[in-house]
Amino acid sequence: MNDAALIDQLIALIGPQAVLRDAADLEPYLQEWRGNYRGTAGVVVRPGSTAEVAAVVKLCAGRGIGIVPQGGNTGMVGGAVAEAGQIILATDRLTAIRELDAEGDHITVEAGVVLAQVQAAAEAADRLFPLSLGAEGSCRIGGNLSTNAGGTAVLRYGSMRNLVLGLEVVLPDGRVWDGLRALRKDNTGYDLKQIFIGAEGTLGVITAAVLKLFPRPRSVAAALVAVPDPAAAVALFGRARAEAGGAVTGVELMPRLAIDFALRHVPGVIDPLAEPHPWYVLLELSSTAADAPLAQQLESILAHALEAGLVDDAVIAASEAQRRTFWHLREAIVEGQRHEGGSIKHDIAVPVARVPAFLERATAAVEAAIPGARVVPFGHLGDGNIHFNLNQPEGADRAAFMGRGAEINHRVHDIVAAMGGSISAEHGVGLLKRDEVAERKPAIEIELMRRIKQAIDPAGIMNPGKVVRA
Ligand code: FAD
Ligand code: 2HG
Ligand code: ZN
Repeated sequence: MNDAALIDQLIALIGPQAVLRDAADLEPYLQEWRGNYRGTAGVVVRPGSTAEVAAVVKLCAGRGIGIVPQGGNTGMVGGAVAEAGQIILATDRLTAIRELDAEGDHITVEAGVVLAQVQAAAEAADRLFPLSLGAEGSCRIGGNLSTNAGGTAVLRYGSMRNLVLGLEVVLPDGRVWDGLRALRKDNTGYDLKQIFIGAEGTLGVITAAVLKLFPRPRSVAAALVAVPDPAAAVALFGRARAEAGGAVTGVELMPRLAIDFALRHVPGVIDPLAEPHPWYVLLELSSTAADAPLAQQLESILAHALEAGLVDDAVIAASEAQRRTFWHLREAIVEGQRHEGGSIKHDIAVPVARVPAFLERATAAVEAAIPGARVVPFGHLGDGNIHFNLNQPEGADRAAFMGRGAEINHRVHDIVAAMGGSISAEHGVGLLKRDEVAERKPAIEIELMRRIKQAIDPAGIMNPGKVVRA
C-alpha cells in the first residue's frame, strides 16, 4: 500500500512499532501455513488495546479500507489471507488475561491469548478450559472464536460456541460492543455473541471474551484400539457410551496409513501395538472423581467389544506419559500428511451411524477418479466429523494432483449432501469453501447470511470476500 497519509495516521494512532511494512516483517502474516494461499497486503497493524483496535477500525471505515483480522494464522480455509489494498489486523499484542474467577468458573481473556496459555491459566487455578486441538500452541482465542473451533473434546464439552459467556467486539464502524457478561442465563433478546462466533472476522473484530471453565478431570484413561473397520469403530463407540456414558470424552478414528505418515515424519511418534492393523480408535474416558475406576471400565468395554468381534487388539495407557504418546500419534497425522506431497482435504460431518457408509462410498469415488490416490480419512468419529483427506499417488506430479482438487471436492461433497451432512464441519468457510457453500446451502440461508452481513457491515470492510459474497 502506497498510501503515505494512511500510514502516517495509523502510526499516529498506534505507534511506529505497531505498523509493519517491511517484507521480512510481513512474511509470517502473509503466508498461509499449508501453502495454498499467499496474501499480498502491504501493511500489518498490531494494536495493543481494544481502544487502539477501535481507532484503527474507525480510520479504515472512514476510508473504505478492508480489514482482515488475524490470530495465529493456523486456519485451514484461507480466512486470514489479505489482498493488496487491505490491511491485516493482527491480534498478537492483545495478550492480557484480564480476570480469572475460579469460584464463578470463568476467565476473561483478550483475543490474542494463545489457546495453550488459556489452558495453562485454567490449570493453574485447578480448572479446565476444554478446547483442545493440534494447533493449540499457536492459535489464538479470537481465531478459535471466529472459526467456532472444535477439536478433540467436542463430544463432552461442545465446540467453542458452547464455551463462551460474553464477548467484546469492535464493530465495523469502530464502536465497541462491550458484551463481556459472565451470565449463565440471559434471555433479553437475540444472543448477539453467537452472531460473531464463527463469523470468521466478517462482522467485526473480537477483542476479548469471557470463557467458561470446568472442574479439572482427576481421573483419565485412554486406549489405542485396533479395529477391523469403521463399522466396528462406530459400534465400539456405541458400547463405550452405553457403559461409560458422559465419561466418554474423545473418540478419534485413524487408518493405518495415517499412522504410517506420522511415524515416518514426526519425531517422538510411537506405535504401541506390535502388529499393524487397518483401523484404530483412540478412546478416552475422564471423570472429575479422583478415584473413578476408569481403567477398569475401559477394560470391561474392550473385553465386551473383543467378544463381539469389534476389536483386534488394544493397549490401555499405563501412565500419563503413555496417554500423551497416544495423543501425540493422533495430532501428528496433520504434520505427517504434509510430508507426503499434495493433499486434498475435506472436513465433513455426517450422522455418526453413517460414517462407515460415507467412507466406503467416498473412498470408492476418489480411487476411481485418481487411481493410486492415498486416502487418509481421520478425525472426530464421536462427532461424525471426518477429515476425509487424500494424498497424491506415490511419485505423481503435485501440481497435477492439486489441480484436481475442486473436482474431487465436488465428488466427495455430493456424497456428503446425499447423506444429509455438512461440507465444513469445523474449519469454516473462508475463501476455500465460500462458493461451494453458496451453491449447496438453501438459498434462504445464504440470503439471511447476506442480510446479517449488510446490517452489521454495510460498507463491507470486514474481511471482504470471505464466507459469503456481498
Ligand atoms: P486465524 O487462522 O488467524 O484466523 C482464522 C479466521 O478467524 C480468519 O477468518 C480470521 O480473519 C478470523 N479471526 C482471527 N482472529 C479474529 C478476531 N480476533 N476477530 C475476528 N476475526 C478473527 N480446527 C479445529 O476446529 N479443530 C481442530 O482439531 C483443528 N486442528 C488443527 C490442527 C493443526 C495442526 C492446525 C494447523 C490447525 C488445526 N485447526 C483445527 C484449524 C485452526 O487451528 C483453527 O481454525 C483455529 O481456531 C484458528 O485460530 P487462529 O488464531 O490461528 O486463527
Ligand atoms: C485435526 O483434527 C484438524 O487434526 C486438522 O482439524 C485436520 O488436517 C486436517 O485435515
Ligand atoms: Zn479436526
